[in-house]
Amino acid sequence: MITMNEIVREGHPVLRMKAEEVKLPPSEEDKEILSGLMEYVQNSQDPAIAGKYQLRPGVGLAAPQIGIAKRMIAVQVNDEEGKQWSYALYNPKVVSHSVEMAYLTTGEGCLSVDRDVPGYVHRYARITVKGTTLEGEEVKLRLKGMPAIVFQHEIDHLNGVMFYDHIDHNQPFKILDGAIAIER
Ligand code: K3U
Ligand code: NI
Repeated sequence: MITMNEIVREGHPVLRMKAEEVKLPPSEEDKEILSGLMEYVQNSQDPAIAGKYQLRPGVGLAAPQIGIAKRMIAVQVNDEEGKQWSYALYNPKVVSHSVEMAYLTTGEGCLSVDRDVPGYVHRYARITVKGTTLEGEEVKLRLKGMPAIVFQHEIDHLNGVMFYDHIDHNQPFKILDGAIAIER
């Protein structure tokens, strides 16, 4: 079981690497890695388990965050209508995106970052993501709102990008023209 001890923190070189594609069908080892990522996310959202193992709650986790430079992510997050988006994906890819941008009014956090980084992170408002599930099914997800933000944050981890790379250091709370505010 993954705990906060396995999660690497900023400064670790793996967080700045471009992760390798996973060869499909996945090996048993890769299946265990991806199920472990989803298990962490789900455990961290269960107050009893999170309390017992001191897990910091998260809505997503990417393999580089446990020191593995391979393209795997897990996301579990609700959208504004209360629908749950729960996906563990191999080789997730943003295949198209809106011109329109969006940002979380609370800013973003990261399980690999033990500090608050104030500022808005502008991301595409709508994206289409393709990937392969744990069960081997190829999926195409059309996302907006919080799920779109979380998938972009996690896919960034596969490309060595941290959320604060997107913050304008001179004007961290400057809003890009026309960007949509997302409350959570
Ligand atoms: O944002 C967090 C959260 C936790 C529980 C409920 C609601 C929100 C915690 S930080 C988080 O989940 C990161 C996880 C990371 F770093 F491992 F990828 C993902 C994330 C946070 C904020 C915006 C987008 C993605
Ligand atoms: Ni993160």
